[in-house]
Amino acid sequence: MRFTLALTLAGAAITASGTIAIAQHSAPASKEPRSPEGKRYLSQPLVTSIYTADPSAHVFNGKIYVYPSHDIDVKIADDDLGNQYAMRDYRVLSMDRIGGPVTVNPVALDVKDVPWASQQMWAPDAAYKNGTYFLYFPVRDKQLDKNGLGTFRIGVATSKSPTGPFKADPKPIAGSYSMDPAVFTDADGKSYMYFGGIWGGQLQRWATGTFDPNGSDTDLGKDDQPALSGKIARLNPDMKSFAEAPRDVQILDEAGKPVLGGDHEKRFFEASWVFTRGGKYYYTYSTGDTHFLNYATGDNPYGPFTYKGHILKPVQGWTSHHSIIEWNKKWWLFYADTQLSNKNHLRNVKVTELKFAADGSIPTIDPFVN
Ligand code: FUB
Repeated sequence: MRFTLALTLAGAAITASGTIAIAQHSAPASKEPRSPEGKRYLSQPLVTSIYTADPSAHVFNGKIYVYPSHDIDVKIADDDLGNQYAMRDYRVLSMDRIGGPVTVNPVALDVKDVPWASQQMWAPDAAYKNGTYFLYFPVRDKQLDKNGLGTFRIGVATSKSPTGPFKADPKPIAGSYSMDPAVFTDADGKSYMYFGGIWGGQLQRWATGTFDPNGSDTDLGKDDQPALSGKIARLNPDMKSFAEAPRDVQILDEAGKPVLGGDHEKRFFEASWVFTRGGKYYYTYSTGDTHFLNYATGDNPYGPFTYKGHILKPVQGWTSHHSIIEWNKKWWLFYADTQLSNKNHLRNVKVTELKFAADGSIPTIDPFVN
C-alpha cells in the first residue's frame, strides 16, 4: 500500500473540471512493483485513485473511453457467488492516447438512481449511435432467490456525453438476464448484445429458458455434457431492446464438437467480447475458475465459434475480464489484475498491446515478465 500512495501522489493532477488525471510512469528497476511471488508485471495500473475492473474500452471521436466496474472496499468474504463484488456506481476513464494521462470522470450512474436495481453493479459496456451514448449494465433486481439475492438483469442508460451522467431506463431490457453485456456493432450497422456468466452470474439457472430460483450455484458435476453457452441477441435500432430471443453462442473444439462442461480451460464462464479482423469474428471470453482469457473464431456474429487458444494467462487475482480495441493501427488488450491491493475484489485496469500472427492467431500474453 505504501507504493500505491506514493504513485498516486506523484502522478496525480487535479484538472480544471475537478476530475483527477493520473499519469502512468515506470518506476526505476530497483523499485519496480512485484507480485507477492516476486514476479514483475507486464504493465502498470491505468489509475490508482480508485479501484477498477472489467474494462470495456471504446474509441469515440478519436478518444479512448474505458467503461470499467468501480470496485469498492467492502468487508465481505470471498465466495463463489461473488458477493465480495458489491459495487455501487460507475465512473468512466478517458484518455487521448494509450500511455498518456488518464482522467477519472465523475460518477456516471449510481445504483440508487436505477429504480429496479438492488445491488452489485457488475461489468458494464457502452455504445454510441446517432448522438446518444448507451451504457449497458448488469445489476441484481429486487426479486430474491434461494440465497436471498436479487436476480441479475441488464439495464440500459443514456447520455449525450460519453462520460455521462447517464439516465437509466425505468425497467431492465425485456428478455435480458445474467450479466456481462458486451455490445458489438457489425459493418452493416446491426448491433448485437453478447451476455451471460455462470456461477454468481446465474446463467446455469436459466438452462431451461426460465429462471430457477432454487437452481445450482455452479456448473459443476456435468463434465460430459456440452458446456453452458454465453448468449447473443440482436438489438433493435433503438439500441435499448432485443429484436429476438437470446440464442446460445456455441463454442466448438478443434474436432468440431461442442466444448464440454468439464473442460474448464476452454469452456465459457463470463466476460464476452467480440471484434472482427481480417474477415473473421473473434469471440473472446473468460474461463473463470481456471482464470484464462480465451478466443474462438467464426464467420458471422452468431457463431458457432471454433476454439483457438488462450489470449492471456492467469493474472494476479481470481477474475480475468477484458476488452480489445484497435487504436492507432495497433490492437490493445485492456485487462485487470489486483496489483494495487492483492485482494480479489479490489482490482486495477491495465492495457497492453495485442499482437496477431500472419494467420490471424493470437500469441498468448503472459501478464508477468521475467
Ligand atoms: O466484477 C464483477 C464480476 O467479476 C464481473 O461481472 C465478472 O466478469 C467478473 O470480472
